[in-house]
Parts: sequence; C-alpha cells; structure tokens
Amino acid sequence: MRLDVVTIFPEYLSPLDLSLIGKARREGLIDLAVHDLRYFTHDRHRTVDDNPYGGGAGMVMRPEPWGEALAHVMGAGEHGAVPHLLVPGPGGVRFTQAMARELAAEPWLAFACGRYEGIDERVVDEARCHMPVTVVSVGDYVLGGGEVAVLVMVEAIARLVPGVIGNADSLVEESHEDGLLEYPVFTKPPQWRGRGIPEVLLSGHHGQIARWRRDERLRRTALSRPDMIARLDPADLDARDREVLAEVAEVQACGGSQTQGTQFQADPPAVAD
Ligand code: JFH
Repeated sequence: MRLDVVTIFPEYLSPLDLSLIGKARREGLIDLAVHDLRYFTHDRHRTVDDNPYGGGAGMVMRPEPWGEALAHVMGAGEHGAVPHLLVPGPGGVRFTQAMARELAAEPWLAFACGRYEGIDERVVDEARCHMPVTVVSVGDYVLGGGEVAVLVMVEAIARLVPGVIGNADSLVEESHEDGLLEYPVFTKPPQWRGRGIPEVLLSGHHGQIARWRRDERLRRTALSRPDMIARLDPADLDARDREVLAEVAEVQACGGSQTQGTQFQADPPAVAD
C-alpha cells in the first residue's frame, strides 16, 4: 500500500517510523512518503496562509501550495492511477473501524493535513475533479490540525494490511469489528497485589471461557456504550445474551453502587432509524 501525507509539520508524522508501521515500511508492505507543503511555495517567506474572506478570527490555508502539492503526489502514480484523498476535518464523516477496513484494501491513499482554521474550500472542490476525496473526522472534538488525525487513521488502517500483523487471528474478535467492546485480558503472575484471575480462565474449558468472554463483552458494552447495544441485531442474541443484558439493566435501574459514569456518562442509545 502506498501512503502520501502532505503537511507543514513533517516531523509530526515521525511516530510512523516506529513499531508496527516502521517494521511494515522496512519490509516493503507500506510505502509511506511525507511531503512538506512549504516546499510548494515560491515566496521568500514560504507563505501558506492568509486572512479569511468574510472576516473572522484565525487564518486559512491558501489554495496554491495545495494545488501544486497534490499535483506532485498524483504525478508519482502509474499511468491513470490516482490516490483516494482523505482530508481530516471536524466536519467530516466519522472515521470508523469499517472505514479502516475498506481503506486497508485500497492500493493508494493520500492525506492532506490542514492547520489554522482549515484549507481554502476550493482545494477539496478541485481535487474531487481528479480523484475520490473524503473529508473525515476522527471524533467529535477540535484538534489543532490534521496531523494527529492522520496518525490515528494510518495506525488503524496499516495494521489491517495483510502481513503487517503476524498473527491475523488477533484481528477476528476485536472491538468494533462485530459491534461489541473487548473482553478483559490477564497474564502472569496468577496473584498480584492480592488480586487473582477469573477462575474460568484457569479451567481449560474452552466453551465456558468463550461464554464468559462474551458475557463480559456484553456487560462492558451495555455499561460504556448503550448506543452500540441499541444497534445490535436481536437475531444475533441468544437466550444467555439477553439474560446478561437484563442483569446489567436491572443493576443500573436499582442504582447499584456506581463504578462507571460518575464523571462522564455514557452516550444515550441512538434512536433507531
Ligand atoms: C483542524 C480547526 C476548524 C472551526 C471555520 C469556522 C469554524 C479549528 C485543520 C479533526 C477532528 C480535526 C481537525 C482536522 C484538521 C484541521 C483546526 C478546524 C475550526 C473553522 C477550528 C485545522 C482540525 N476530528 N477534529 N479536529 N483544524 N472553525
């Protein structure tokens, strides 16, 4: 997979030299290039921003360096090939695990990192005439620029590229792949600061272990993410699943000692459409 990132802060992307992604790059599974937007300016001050038309606080990124930078990225492709351009922004469509899966199957992604109050809107309009473009949000909060959003997306996408994670089995029962949060995990020592391990995990009963893990996933999802419970297909729930969810609902209704959500409440369930 080929990845291009355009930014005024190339060093912000240096974590991509490390760990899983760094190894995948050295092994040739991921070909990642970071481009400095200021390289595509021509004035002595290497200007990339200016005041917003219509007034208001802050600066906006001028379109000309972006036009040249994206032409440079596109020019590196095989004849006729274009990248899928991803533009981080707080107003974009939500980046999800499902989107990460789809993007991991594409041969070429490019990322445009804005700063200040964002990029002149004509850059995205013009880019849409040459390549698929998606404005994406990694969450409902405002970052200082697109770089950290790109780190989030590249990390989520790269680990789904075949060969990047040695043991592909570790991807099957993952949070957000099947609509439930993850089960808790434990390792040695068997006793630590007076705390043991759930006995079932030491039992060797694979069926009971799988059932316990599903119970925990259901409980945790109901407590932290009732919106995800509301989106489950009832046909995917067995009798035991319904029993576990009923137990959680009962504890919550009777005001059982609060261990979750005392500072931050879980989002209410989404209204089904
Ligand atoms: C980014 C920034 C927008 C809001 C004009 C009127 C209101 C500050 C580039 C992604 C997620 C981002 C993100 C991504 C790229 C950029 C800062 C944007 C506004 C604009 C203020 C600049 C933020 N998921 N959150 N944030 N900013 N203004």
